[in-house]
Amino acid sequence: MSPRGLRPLLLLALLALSALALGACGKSSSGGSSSQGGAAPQAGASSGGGGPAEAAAKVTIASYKFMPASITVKAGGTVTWTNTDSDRHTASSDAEPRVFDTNTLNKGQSKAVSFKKPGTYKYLCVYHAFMQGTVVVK
Ligand SMILES: [Cu+2]
Repeated sequence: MSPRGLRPLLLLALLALSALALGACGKSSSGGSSSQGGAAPQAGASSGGGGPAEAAAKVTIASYKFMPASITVKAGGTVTWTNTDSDRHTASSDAEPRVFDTNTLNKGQSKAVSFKKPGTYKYLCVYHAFMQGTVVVK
């Protein structure tokens, strides 16, 4: 056996090892792509509030949340709040003095409010102050 005869075998072994290492890297990068899938729902959620200004927009009140929490309408447009919770809610401007107020909405009730002046209007539910939302008028 001459040492020269062994070298090609060593090279093959090294190639095989590096191929295994590359395979392991490929697996870990596919794990990264599954975390990208986790970001997809965020993109869907942003289409609710960040889209182009509409003349009419709807906010659903469900599970003690305004959905979407931020909504954009054109100046002169209307926002309609609909309560689907069994508890009562309101959408009440938190500005002083109050700019708008749906007053109490019981389950299944809805109320439309028109917004004439451009601006950012924050609001909350007077029964559950942690429920907060924003109307952006453009
Ligand atoms: Cu409420």
